[in-house]
This record gives sequence, C-alpha cells and structure tokens, in this order.
Amino acid sequence: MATATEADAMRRALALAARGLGSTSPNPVVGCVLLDARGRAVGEGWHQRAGGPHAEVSALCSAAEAGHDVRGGTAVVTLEPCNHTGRTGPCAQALIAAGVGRVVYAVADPTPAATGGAATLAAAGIDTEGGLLADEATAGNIAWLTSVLSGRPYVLWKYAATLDGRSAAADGSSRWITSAESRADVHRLRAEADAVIVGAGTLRADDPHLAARGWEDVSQPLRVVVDTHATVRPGARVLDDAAPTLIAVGEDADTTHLPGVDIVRLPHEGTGLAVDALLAELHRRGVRSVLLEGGPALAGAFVAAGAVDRVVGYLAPALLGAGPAALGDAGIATVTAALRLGITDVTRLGPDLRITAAPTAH
Ligand code: AOF
Ligand code: ZN
Repeated sequence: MATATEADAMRRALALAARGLGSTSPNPVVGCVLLDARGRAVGEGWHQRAGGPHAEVSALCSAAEAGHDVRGGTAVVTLEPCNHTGRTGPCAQALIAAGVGRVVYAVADPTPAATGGAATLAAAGIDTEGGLLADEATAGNIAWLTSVLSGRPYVLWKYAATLDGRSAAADGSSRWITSAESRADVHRLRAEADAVIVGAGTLRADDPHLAARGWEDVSQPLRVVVDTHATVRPGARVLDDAAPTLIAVGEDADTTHLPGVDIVRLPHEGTGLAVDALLAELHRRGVRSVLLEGGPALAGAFVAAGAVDRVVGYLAPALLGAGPAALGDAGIATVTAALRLGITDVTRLGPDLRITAAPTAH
C-alpha cells in the first residue's frame, strides 16, 4: 500500500507532468518526484519534450545537483518507467543504478516498445507498485493513452453556442457569441492540442487565424483545414507563417492556386472527406490530440464516424431563436440513437458556462 507521503508526491508529480501538456507529443506527459530514505522530497522532474530527458532522469539529475542521496528512497512516477532505449536510455535501469528501494507509479505504459519497466524493476529486487492515483493519471494523459490504444489522435470537439444551441445567427454572423473569458479558454485548448481542425465553411465565414494567442512561447498546433474542393484563398490568415498549416482536400480537387501549401488528398465520404483517413494521416504525422473547432457539418461527420472523445461546449446566456445548430447531421435519426454523454466538468467562465462531457461507454 502506498503511504500518504507517496500520495502527496504523486499529486505533485501529476502537476509537474501537466506542465508538459502541448509540448511532449508524440510522447506522454510524465512527472516524477524522488523521496529519500526518510521520505523527504529531494528531487523532481517532468518530461518537457519528445527527444528530451524522461521525467525520472530529470528528477535524478535535480536530486544529484542538489547533493541529495536517493539510495534506499522512493521514485514516484505518473507513468510506469520505460524499459527501452529510444531517443534516451531506459528509466528502469536509471532508477536501478541510482539505488532507489521502491518505485510507485500510477499507470502502466501500454506501448509495446517501452513496456516492461515494472517487471525489470521488480526483478532487480525493487519494491514496485502500480495504480496509485491511476484515474487522475489516466485523465492527465488521456490524449496520449487514447492515441496509443486506438491508433488515431484523441479528438476534443469544441463549440460555442447560445443557450438555445445556436452557433450563428440567421444572417450567418457568429463572432463573439461567447465572452472574452471563454475565448481565452479556447486558446488554452489550442495550446494543449497538437492540431486544430476547421472546415472550409468556417474559414470562409470567419477567416480565423487558429493560432493559440497568449501562448506564443508554447509549440503552436498544426492548423488543419478540411477543404474538400480546395476553396481556401491564397491570402487566408490560416496560411500565414505563425504556425504550420495542412489543407485536406478531395482526391480530385484543383489546388493550382495554392503553390507551396502543404496539401493532403483524401477519399470522399458523403459530402465531405473520410474522417478516418484524415485522422490516420494526422496520426502518421505525429499528431496525438486534435481540437475540432467546427463548423456543424464537419462536427457532424466526426460524431457519425465515432471520432469524438470529448465535447467542450461554451454556452452564452443569449438567445437567437434562428440560425444553425452547433452540431450538423450526424446520421442520428431517432432519440434512442442519440450519442449519450456523461458530464465530467461544469465551470462558469465570466457570464458563460463551460460544459465538458465524454461519450458514455456503450
Ligand atoms: C518514462 N518517462 O518521462 C516518458 C516515457 O521518445 P523516446 O525515445 O524518449 O521514448 C518515448 C516513449 O517512452 C513513450 O512512447 C513512452 O512509452 C515512454 N515515455 N517513459 O518512463 C518519461 N516520457
Ligand atoms: Zn523513460
């Protein structure tokens, strides 16, 4: 059984891990706290970017730099220590070499290449225990875990709407339905995502820039436009050099007006492009989490494809009474076929309400 001190250390490790959100992809976020033999926290670290040191190694360095001895101590890690030599060496071996007596981790590493660290540690005589704060650690690494287990990026669909569920007015205007607080929160979601996806209709209506404003020092998400017929204008703001941009078009689209633009050709599906093919292409490019920003038709296609893992709705206390709904046709014809969600969070943002929900298992 883990001790209260170890649980506190794990909470700290989870907070450290979260600092890596948005910059470790395609790797997980991982945090580590080292306790000495007397249970005092003497080192900590987190994985900052793919290719960089793993959390355990960075924590071991911080303890060594401060002159602390971790022999006979405990390593508390949010993910099972890796067992492989990838871009860096195996953390299980680093912990064995450092002489820790115990390792407590939250969730197992499901990747075939890296798994097995717990067994290696135990075989070396180290008291090894998994599962401490596993739910919190799973939630903190949900994008990476989902992408490893499903082979496609984790998809978060975000929309803004009035209390009566309209995402635009009857004349098409949609700017500033929600408050400045809600819009700032969306920039945080963008900063945490590897890619942001919009449809060509949204691009035509709003000419969005899609960068994470206020987060210029973090890695900007790849901007993806689903543009079946290649209607994007060469001067569109999304094509500036603030962040990379990928335009997904149909196999037969004419893209001669877009020289130098990164374009991927995908099969058609219904009136748009195949969502599965788009997500497979993004996964191939290292994208592990996606923020889907609309519009309604594209969101409908993602829901129809079973490719929405989480919904974040920003509801403004306003009524429009007419205008498009946030979600377009998702192939759901009757109420018994509704995609049922469970609410995981409700937060007030200025005058608005942010509701986070995820499909319930079926
Ligand atoms: C750990 N601690 O901090 C991380 C781990 O890209 P590489 O070669 O460094 O290896 C990445 C893989 O290592 C990643 O897919 C995951 O399985 C594990 N990540 N493991 O013990 C860490 N970032
Ligand atoms: Zn490692």
